[in-house]
Amino acid sequence: MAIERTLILCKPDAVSRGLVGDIISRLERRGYLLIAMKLMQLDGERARAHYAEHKDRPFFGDLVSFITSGPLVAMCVEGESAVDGCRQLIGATNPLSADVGTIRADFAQTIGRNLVHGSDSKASAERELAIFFDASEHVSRKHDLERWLKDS
Ligand code: IDP
Ligand code: MG
Repeated sequence: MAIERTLILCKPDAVSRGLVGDIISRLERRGYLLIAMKLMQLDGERARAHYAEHKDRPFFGDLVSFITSGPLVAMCVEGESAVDGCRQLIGATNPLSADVGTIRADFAQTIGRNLVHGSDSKASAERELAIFFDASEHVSRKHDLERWLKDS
């Protein structure tokens, strides 16, 4: 077993379209545990740090202005292989390539408004979680995790 933590963002389009509940619900139904969560508006500095790997891509400017354009919901999610599992639930970057049943295929139309972010590796998750949360903001779900492990 590999219990992992990952960063999930309901991006500003998800907040403004009222889809935060549906997105969280899909994560919870899978059994993932919320460890931290906040509604916030990202500043440019943190947005550029979060998306640093894309800094030379032509869409970087639009990406930073969009992610800072309104409130988002940031979450730390924990579970078995949570990094890959959440990416599976979220679906491919372009909603047109995402499998039906994933968040992006079911709720989104375009790559620039694809609703959700999920870290793409354990190393990215660690780096990105530190941008959004202090260690003290993570709560313990030890008992829920133990029960979940016992039942699975
Ligand atoms: P991911 O969110 O599936 O990990 P990344 O390749 O890391 O995808 O890209 C980060 C975000 O940048 C995407 O979620 C998407 O919103 C945006 N993006 C990626 N590629 C393009 C593009 O070609 N045009 C416009 N926006 C893009
Ligand atoms: Mg990515």
